[in-house]
Amino acid sequence: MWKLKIADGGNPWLRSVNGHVGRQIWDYDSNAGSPEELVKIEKFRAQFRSQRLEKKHSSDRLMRFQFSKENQSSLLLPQVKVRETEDITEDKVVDTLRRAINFHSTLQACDGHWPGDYGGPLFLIPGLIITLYVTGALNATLSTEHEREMCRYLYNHQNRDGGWGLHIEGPSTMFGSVLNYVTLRLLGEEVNYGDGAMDKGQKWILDHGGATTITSWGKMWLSVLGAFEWFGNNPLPPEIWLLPYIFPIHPGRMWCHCRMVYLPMSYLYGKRFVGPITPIVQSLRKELYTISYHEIDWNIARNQCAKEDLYYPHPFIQDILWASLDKLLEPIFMRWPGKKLREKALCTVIEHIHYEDENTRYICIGPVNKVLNMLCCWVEDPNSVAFKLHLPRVYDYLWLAEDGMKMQGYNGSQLWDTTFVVQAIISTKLGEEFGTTLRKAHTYLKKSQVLEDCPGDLSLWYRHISKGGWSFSTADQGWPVSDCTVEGLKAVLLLSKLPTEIVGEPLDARRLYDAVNVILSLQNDGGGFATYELTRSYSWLELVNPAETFGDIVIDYPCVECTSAAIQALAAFKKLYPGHRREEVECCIEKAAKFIEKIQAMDGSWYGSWGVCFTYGTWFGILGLIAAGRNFSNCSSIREASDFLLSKQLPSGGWGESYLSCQNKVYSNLEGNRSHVVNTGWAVLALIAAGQAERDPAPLHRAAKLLINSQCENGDFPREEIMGVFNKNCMITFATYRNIFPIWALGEYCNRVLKHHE
Ligand code: LAN
Repeated sequence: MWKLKIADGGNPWLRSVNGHVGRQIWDYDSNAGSPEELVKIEKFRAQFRSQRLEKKHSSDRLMRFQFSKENQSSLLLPQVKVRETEDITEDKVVDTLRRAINFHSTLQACDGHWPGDYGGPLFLIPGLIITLYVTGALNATLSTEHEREMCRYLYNHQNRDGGWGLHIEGPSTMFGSVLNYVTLRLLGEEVNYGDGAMDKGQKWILDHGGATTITSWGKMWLSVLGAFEWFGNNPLPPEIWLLPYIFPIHPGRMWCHCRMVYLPMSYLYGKRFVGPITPIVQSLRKELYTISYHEIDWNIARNQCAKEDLYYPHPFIQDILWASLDKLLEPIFMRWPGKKLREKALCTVIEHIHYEDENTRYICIGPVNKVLNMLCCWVEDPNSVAFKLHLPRVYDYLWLAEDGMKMQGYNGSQLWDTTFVVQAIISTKLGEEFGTTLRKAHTYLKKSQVLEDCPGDLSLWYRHISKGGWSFSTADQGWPVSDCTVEGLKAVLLLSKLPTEIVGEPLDARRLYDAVNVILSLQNDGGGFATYELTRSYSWLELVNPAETFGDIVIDYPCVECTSAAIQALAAFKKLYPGHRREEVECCIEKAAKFIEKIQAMDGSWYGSWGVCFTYGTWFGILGLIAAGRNFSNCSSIREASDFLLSKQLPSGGWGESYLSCQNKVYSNLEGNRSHVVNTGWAVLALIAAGQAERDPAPLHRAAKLLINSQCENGDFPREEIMGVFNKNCMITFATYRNIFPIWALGEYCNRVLKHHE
């Protein structure tokens, strides 16, 4: 049976700064599991399978099943229901909250964090499998059990039309379809779950123009595999790393994710690396194209892209750029003496790759550069220590749920979820009752702060300071994020106000100051906060964004979430430590609030970049302004935002926003105007903060009723649509949101709406 292991470090090639706290690994033990347990797990899988086309989002039943056995829940309160005509009483809300927190506490891991599925994108497993395949490390790294679960996952997420989307809820794309089809082929398609699924997949690909129309990232992966030609790719010259930093296009100025993905890609491109041409690869050359492989015009293929994949079509200037690089510069770099420069550039690039690997303990900033860096290390030297150090970190990205095994969008969302759970529980004022849970979470937060900057001259490596920050996942991953630092700080400040006997020692003030230092250092001139670093270049650079499926990837854009969160944390910090860098803190808050007002949309909403979407952004917008000292009567932005949210409330009392909001930038309800507990939670939190209770609590009562009535018998909340997003177009799961936000919203409701009106 599969088991989730926490903080496990049992491999001599693994390194850690904090004893692997936060590490979550699925391990298969053929002896574990009673027959009844195994039957139960098969039942979960079958249930997912039978509804897979309607409910594409897993609900982490395998992990939850394991934890239900390991962490017994003590409290058994009966389920609460509030009838349509009935008023909500405080008792009912408190019972709902007790049930919810009690249940949620059973999902906490021994090291204090909340593990969960961070899947969603469907283009990650292929990169891993292609890498393992071409390096010959597939069988040594993944057991047949791993492979079986991955095949299960891919079959489960095949669309009805035979193709695969960019993410689990998306319509079929060439990128998703070709890469996942290829992956299944490389995995030997041992277990055929779908009847004729492979045929249907191939048919989708051929019907839509064949693999020449795959997106640029897909072209790169197929070229590495040997099922596409490198000259059918637009150039990714590594020489860009040799440019002086003054150039706006210098990679050091790009968004770190973009920089870190194109870094290894440029290495592979510069080397024109191709894996062994095996019989499967030869066969794929036949299977994927509408004409014979040797007749393909690669020069035309360079710029082709299926219409299903085009989210960000190349502007004309990009085509000119690629053509000139391809026709004028590449020939120079391929021959002496230009070749010397290429060699130098490749050396620089691989140095940066090693720096990234070392400083993330071979986890890397994300799933895409993780596998690309691993491949580059192998290309540099197949026997290298670096490659060996990479391999055990593959498991950090794999997650198992009832839909199969996926590669996650990060090595987890450990820190992020923990900060929210802490804030949610404390909002209910039941914190002392759940002291053990909070204490464990507190330990996690304390152990996960990043304590050192990266080594060497940071500017040479284009790195911002790290000391005092928090990453999104673990300290070993080590890339601090602005709003993770901020949420981390908010959570530890709240915990410091609770009795030490209950929640443990507070974080040392010096470490709080370090966190504040990171936050202050991340404010842009315009007042806004971006994700990991300062915004280092201009938004017109998006013109050269070559990734057809993603929007806004080239620079690190300031966003409402990060900016609002920074205000909230600094305001909370100022109350407790009024003397520390007072002027800077106040000035930062005011500038940030102005930025938030400036980016509000005409209809009063804010666009959320990392969650769906206007409910998320508007929640942040309102909370940021309130924390900066504005309120409903003196700030028109807050009034407009409240009106906006109220206008979107559904007859059921909830809110339900579709991922289409993110893509189209227009508020879109979920299909059938269904409500969603997470959107409802965000909207309720925003409205309560804006003082809705004093004006007209009726909308809040209706929403609270819906949340209470949505709770499941065991205290859980229902599995609904996917709620995370990145780069406008790709969805990602936040598995614990469905528990966190109903708790948080009902907590605030109980204390600020019900009690207020007694
Ligand atoms: C994340 C996950 C966390 C997220 C929040 C902290 C929630 C957000 O408030 C700021 C942005 C951030 C850090 C974020 C950025 C984009 C990420 C890293 C991701 C959504 C997880 C996966 C995604 C990454 C870019 C996926 C790899 C794909 C590429 C296009 C490079």
